Formats: sequence, structure tokens, C-alpha cells
Amino acid sequence: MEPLIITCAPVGAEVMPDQTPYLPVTPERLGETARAIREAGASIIHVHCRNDDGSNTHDVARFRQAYEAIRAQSDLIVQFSTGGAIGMTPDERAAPLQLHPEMATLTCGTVNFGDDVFENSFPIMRGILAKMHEFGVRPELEIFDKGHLANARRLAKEGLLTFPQHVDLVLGVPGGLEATVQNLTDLVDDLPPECTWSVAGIGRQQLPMALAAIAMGGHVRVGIEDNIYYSKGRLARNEELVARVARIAEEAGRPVATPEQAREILGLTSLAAAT
Ligand code: KMH
Ligand code: ZN
Repeated sequence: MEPLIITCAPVGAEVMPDQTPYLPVTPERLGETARAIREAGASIIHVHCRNDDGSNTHDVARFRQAYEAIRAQSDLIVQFSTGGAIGMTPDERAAPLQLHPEMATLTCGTVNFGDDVFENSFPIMRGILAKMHEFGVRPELEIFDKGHLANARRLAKEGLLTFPQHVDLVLGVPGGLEATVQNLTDLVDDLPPECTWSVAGIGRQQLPMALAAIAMGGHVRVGIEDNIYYSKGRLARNEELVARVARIAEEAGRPVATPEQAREILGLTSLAAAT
């Protein structure tokens, strides 16, 4: 089977520093985290930024510092969030794309998000995609619900996307599609041909969804953005979540992809050629 791409989402926008001491809030800690998760087997880092007090920011200067800190300590594929945090404007969410990260997320539709609404109307999606085209950034399509795949196909019909793409199936958000193996297989069956995919299970479902993806030939996202626990009552470090998936995959006969192998699988330019 194809080597396993492990994405780590180490910080996100929802987990706060009073919930866990392992949240990498500053660019410096993101850099250290990048080194640790790379050693543990990750090949992609999904980046959100925080201010020193833990509040969310999509400030371009802060993203630049984070990008530089990550690159100084690792060869990971750097994937910026364009989802940001609830309440950010679409322009704020898209602003860091001007830094030309290799990848960035594109959430493919609006979804209830706990008691909030994570808004991704067609105009918002078109606007973010236009910025991705302008700055040469490869999207990762984030699918929180079944209808989001239909939305992605509509964007493709409009000529704003071409398939295949890399797709991340985010399952278990309260308000989105539940994290079950049945839902995962239904979504995978519905993907356009040749798409690569990963799954991000939320909370307790992170590990079961990872196990399913390893067996199915998909890829895996883990990290504190999606799950703060290693096991019941025991807080996780990001690198531990990555290392566990890498260990299980190796046992199951799926070697773990290096970042350069992941670039090849995803059709991204090799880091050596890009710099
Ligand atoms: N924080 C969520 C509202 C993404 O990174 O692209 C959106 C999110 C998705 O985390
Ligand atoms: Zn995110």
C-alpha cells in the first residue's frame, strides 16, 4: 500500500491554553512542535496562529513568523488554515495565503459547529479559491458533511477547481457528519476518481478513524486541534499522537511517508526544487 501521510494539526482555533499545557501558542513553540512531529512521522503541519495570550489571529506577520519557525526546524509540508476561527471575516481568513504556503485548507460548505455556524457560502469559497489561484497555493478540501462533496463538484463545474484533489474528511464535529466507519466509507466511495484523502476524527474518534484509514489506504490527520487526549483523562502531546499512528501503520505494513514522499503523492513541487 501507498506510504501513509500523517498530517498534524497541533493548535487549531478552539482549544485554549487553560485546557492543555501542550498547545503550541507562539511561533517558537510551533517551530519546536514541527521538529518533534516530523521526528515522530508527520509529513504535513496544518497551521493556525495564536497571539501570546492564546487568542486567535490570522495576522499575516504572525503567520510569517510561524512559517519561518516551522521551516527553520523541519521540511514539513506547510498547510495554512483558511477556516481560521468562528467570527473571522473571509478576507482575514484568506490573508496569510499571500505568504505562498504549499497548501491551505478550503472548507467546502457551511456547517453547524457546536452552537456556532462555520460559514462557507459559495461566494466565500470562491473568494478563498481565487486567492489560492493568485498565490499558487494547493487546496486541501475539507469535508465536514456529505453535501460538501457536492459543493466541491459544483466549484469544479464552475471551473474553479480541477479534480483530482487531496480531500480531508473531518468527522465528528458537533453539527457535522458523525465519525463512523460507515460514514467514512460512504464519503470515500463518493470521491471523484484519483482523489487522495485523509480523515480527521474529532475527540475520542480520532484513533478509530485513523485505524480505518490505515486499513482502507487513506491518510490520517491527528493533533490537538481535533483531540486533546491521548487516552481517557490523559492529555496528549502532538508528537505522541503522531507517533502512535506511525507505530500502528508500520505494524500494519504501511510505511510512513516522509514529507518529500508526501509531496510526490500529492503532486507538489519538491522542497529542493522550490527553494
Ligand atoms: N476552526 C474552525 C472554525 C480549517 O482549519 O480550515 C475551522 C477550521 C477549518 O479549523
Ligand atoms: Zn484547522
